[in-house]
Amino acid sequence: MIKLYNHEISGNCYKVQLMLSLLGLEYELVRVDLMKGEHRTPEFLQINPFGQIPVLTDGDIALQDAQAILVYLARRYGNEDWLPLDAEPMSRIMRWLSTATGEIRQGPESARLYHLLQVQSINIETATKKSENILKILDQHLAENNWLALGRPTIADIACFPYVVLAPDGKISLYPYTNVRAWIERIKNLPGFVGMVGIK
Ligand SMILES: N[C@@H](CCC(=O)N[C@@H](CS)C(=O)NCC(=O)O)C(=O)O
Repeated sequence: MIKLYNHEISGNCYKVQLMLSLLGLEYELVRVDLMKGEHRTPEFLQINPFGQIPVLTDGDIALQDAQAILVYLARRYGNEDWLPLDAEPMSRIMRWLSTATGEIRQGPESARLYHLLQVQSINIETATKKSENILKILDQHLAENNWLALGRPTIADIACFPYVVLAPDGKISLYPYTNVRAWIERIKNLPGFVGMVGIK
C-alpha cells in the first residue's frame, strides 16, 4: 500500500496527492503535524533526514521531495504521457520541475508562508516581486501553449500548479494573468482532479 506522509495545508504534499489521484492509485494519508514538530522526531527523521514532508512509501521504498516523487509515480504507475524518456521532452519537463523548486518556491510559495503562516524570516517585498515576475513569464508561455512542457499535461504542470493557484494566499492576485487562469481551469478539469484547502 502506498502511504503519503502529508499535511493538509502543504502544497508540496498536495502535488503528490493530486498525481496519485490523477493516476487513479489507492493510497493512505499519514498526517504529520508540523505545528507539533512531528517532522523532527527521530522516527520521522529516519524516513527523511531533511525533516520535511512529503514522503511517500511504497512497500519498502521511502521517497522524499515532491518532484522526485512525481518522477517515481509517473514512471512506475503512469504511461509515457506523464514523463517520457526521450531526451528533449524529458529536458522540457525537468526545466519546470526546477522552476517549481526555484522561482515558484522563492515567489508565491514564500509569499504564502509569510502571510498564511507568519514566517517572518521571509523578505515579503522580494517574494512578491519574484511572484509577479514568474507569473508574467508563465502567462506569456501559456499564451502559446496549453500545457507547460509538452502538448499534453505532464508532471511539469502538476509540480507548478499548487503554489501558482494558491498565490492569493500570499496576497498575489491572479487576476492579471488570464492565460495562467485558463491553465488552472484546464488542470481542474483533468479526470481524477482533487483539490485541497484553498483550491476548489
Ligand atoms: N523540496 C521539498 C520541500 C518540501 C517542504 O518544504 N516541505 C515543507 C512543507 S510544504 C516542510 O516539511 N516544512 C517543514 C520544515 O522544513 O521544517 C519538496 O519539494 O518536497
